[in-house]
Parts: sequence; C-alpha cells; structure tokens
Amino acid sequence: MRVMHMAAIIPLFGLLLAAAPVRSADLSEQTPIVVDVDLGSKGGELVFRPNTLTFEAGKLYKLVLHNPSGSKHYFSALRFASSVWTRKVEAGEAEFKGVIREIEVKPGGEAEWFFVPVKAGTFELMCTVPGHAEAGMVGKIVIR
Ligand SMILES: [Cu+2]
Repeated sequence: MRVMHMAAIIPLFGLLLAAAPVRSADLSEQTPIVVDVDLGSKGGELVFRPNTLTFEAGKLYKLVLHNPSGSKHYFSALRFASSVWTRKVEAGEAEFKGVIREIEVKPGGEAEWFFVPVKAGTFELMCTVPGHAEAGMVGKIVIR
C-alpha cells in the first residue's frame, strides 16, 4: 500500500517541477536603475545632492557619482558598502571588480558604481576630506 502511494506521488512531483517558470537567478543581468548624485557643487558648496539615497534590496543599480566642483570629494559609507554586492566600478577607461569601500572623485570627474543591495538598513554617508563632513557634506542611505 505504502509503495503504491510513493509511485503515485513521484510522477506528480516531476510534473510540478516541469511546470515551474524558468527565471534567471543572475541578479547582475538586470538592467540597472540609474541614480545620480553630485559630490559638491559648481559653486563650491560642501554637499551631497541629493543627500538622501534610497535603494531596494535585490535590484541592480548604477550609482553615478559626479563631482562638478573644483576640489576632490569622497563618497564614503563603509557600512553601506558592506551591505551591497558590487558588480563593478567604472571610471575613465578602467573597470574595477571586487569589494569597494569608498570612492574618491576628482574635480570634474565621474565614477559609476554598479551594485545590488543585499542587506536592509540606514547608513551614514560622508565625505572624508578633512573639514568637509563638519561643513555639511554628509548624507543618509537607506536600503529597504
Ligand atoms: Cu568633500
């Protein structure tokens, strides 16, 4: 009796598996959601614009860091950086793969950070150039 039940269940299970939709498990193959942020301003203000960034876990983002100012700035959010999976960073003619901790953008420069947030939380963002955070170059990043 027991053997007959198993014989009836196994083909059914196979049918369910065959009917499951085929979906790519490769999150890095998504089309990235583009988010732009300015580090500093043309007028020399020590700000991030916008100063609050919100991301959703599991989606691929392309965060474009622009520096329209005349001095270098850092995008530094260490706890945030360890809560995302970095696909790559593109800057100039180079592409960087691996764990990213912080990014410095030179005057007039730009960097593109491709990542998938993996852990929810609220994180502090700051520029680590001496005096900049104190002058207001701070922000907040939310992963939900
Ligand atoms: Cu700065």
